[in-house]
Amino acid sequence: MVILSKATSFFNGVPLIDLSKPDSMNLIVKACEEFGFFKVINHDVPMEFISKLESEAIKFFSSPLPEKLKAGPADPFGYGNKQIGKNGDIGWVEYILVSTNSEFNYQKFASILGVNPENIRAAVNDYVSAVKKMACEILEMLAEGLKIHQRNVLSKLLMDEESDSVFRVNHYASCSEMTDNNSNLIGFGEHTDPQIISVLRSNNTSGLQILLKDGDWMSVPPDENSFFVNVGDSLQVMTNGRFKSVKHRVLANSVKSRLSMIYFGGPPLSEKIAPLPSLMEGEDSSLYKEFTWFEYKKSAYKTRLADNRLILFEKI
Ligand code: GA4
Repeated sequence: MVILSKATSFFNGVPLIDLSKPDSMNLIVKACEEFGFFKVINHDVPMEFISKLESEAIKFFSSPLPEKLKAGPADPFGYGNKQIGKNGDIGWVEYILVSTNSEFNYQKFASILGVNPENIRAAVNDYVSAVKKMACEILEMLAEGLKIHQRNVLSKLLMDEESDSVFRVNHYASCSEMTDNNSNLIGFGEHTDPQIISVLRSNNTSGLQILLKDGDWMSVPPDENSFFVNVGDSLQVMTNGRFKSVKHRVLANSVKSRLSMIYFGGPPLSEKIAPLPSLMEGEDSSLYKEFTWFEYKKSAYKTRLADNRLILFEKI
């Protein structure tokens, strides 16, 4: 088990960052180095945006399956049911995946009875703008904590009009009939996120687990009033391995259904993903070959969920 210095607070083993406290900058850096994961409280994302999106999502997922299937298949955007990606991954999950800078996504929802695509679009836009703002504040604190002069070196990638960010809402129905009491059904199999940073919010149903350095899976207690942030593969590369993209997975719950919404902040497609020059003073050399986000994404979509996607880009 990793022991952090006294100043770090934990919530059941998860580093806890209180955004209203002045010491959060250094604590975020530490959490990214040691876990690649932390919980955020005292954020300023309006509860109204969260509830609005949650109720739109519940409305959508409560529709009859043939209606929902009209918004699928997820290619990668749209409605997906059990199939994740296109290389054979399966989970006990249904989801909506959209690109955050394309209005085109919502046409797929237009012919679904009782669902107004305009309401979904507005709810996603309000929520994503607020969460993106928080993600940018976190990335600016990280840059400052890493003693990088250009505070917006990371956040500008998410703010860019061409930022290739995605948003997903996952619904894990309770799986009581599917399992006996001793086995767990995988909702979303273990994986790391390819982007820079991911911000997750869920209802109060458990399921999320992160992989610790000692190889144990740690269950993350749910908290509907907080956010959970994780380092993605691209941020691992940009910090030359100093921050770790954390492996995580979701187990389906046999009693309650789980609803989670995740913003994946990514750079523009043409962006070179490489260690930040100011972190590379002295003897250091990059652990990774040079690649663009487009190249990484293209390669990621050929992999299975559990694969180590960065290995192909590591220098030997
Ligand atoms: C994992 C993180 C995001 O959910 C996601 C996923 C994507 C998808 O569901 O289409 C991928 C997965 C994720 C990584 C490997 C590939 C692509 C499914 C898959 C098997 C939207 C993303 O960007 O990468």
